[in-house]
Amino acid sequence: MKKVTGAAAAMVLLSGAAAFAAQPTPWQTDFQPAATPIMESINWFENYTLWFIMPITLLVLALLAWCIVRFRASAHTTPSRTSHNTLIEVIWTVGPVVVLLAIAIPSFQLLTAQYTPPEEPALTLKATGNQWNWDYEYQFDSPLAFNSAILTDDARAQAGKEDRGVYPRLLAVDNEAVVPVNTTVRLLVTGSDVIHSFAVPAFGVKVDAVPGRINEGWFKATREGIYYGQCSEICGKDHAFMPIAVRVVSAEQYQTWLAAAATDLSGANRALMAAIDAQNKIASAGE
Ligand SMILES: [Cu+2]
Repeated sequence: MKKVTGAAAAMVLLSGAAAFAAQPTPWQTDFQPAATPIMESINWFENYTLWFIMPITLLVLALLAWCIVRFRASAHTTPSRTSHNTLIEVIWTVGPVVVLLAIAIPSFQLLTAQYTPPEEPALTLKATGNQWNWDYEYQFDSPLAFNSAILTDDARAQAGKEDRGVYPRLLAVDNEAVVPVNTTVRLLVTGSDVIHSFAVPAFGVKVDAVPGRINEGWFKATREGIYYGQCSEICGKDHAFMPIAVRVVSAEQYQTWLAAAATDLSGANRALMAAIDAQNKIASAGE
């Protein structure tokens, strides 16, 4: 009986962890799980290009091996003096052109989609990179703005973020950007001092933060959870210590948070964390 309870508890823990899966894991070789349609397209495109890369690599390897063995000096004492072969020259010109077209067309389509929101975004979030933290601004008539910096180990207890599975060291922040699920968010990115880059792998988003210039992107997160990224443009001494954390929540949770955050950000964050904890408990009890 005890074993069964233990196993059930482990299942709950695992499923609880799975809800927050979008962060790096030890020995990870693949992308983080996709949380937006764009990242799903990037995953598809990666697998698609592998279908070209693998056969080409194997073909070149086989040709090299064959030439090395078949035409070695001891076995092939009188080399051919052939200098042209029209057929083979046409093949090795047309073949790569066809391969490049087959890669370029979906690649350009994906690139276009990454900069073209499918609908008018319901929310505009501006991220400003600073040495070495981020400012977020929710652009409404009366904008909500706050700073988001790395969560230090001694601030964990105070912030109620002691679970290192959910709030990993070097990725967790004091104030996450909060966005509603299934909502197209326009992302404006700039820098205040040097060039930074706003990157969230699970969203398939990476936008350079250039001082004096505003770059635009978008994302539509389709799964609730907390998603981590990092500054991806080397920007000085603490480049590695300016993580990005985006919390994707239900529309109601977002509205409640937004209303409270205008006057009391840390109170709003705490209330949101409590609401999410309660929701996860109900979800894991129901499994
Ligand atoms: Cu940076």
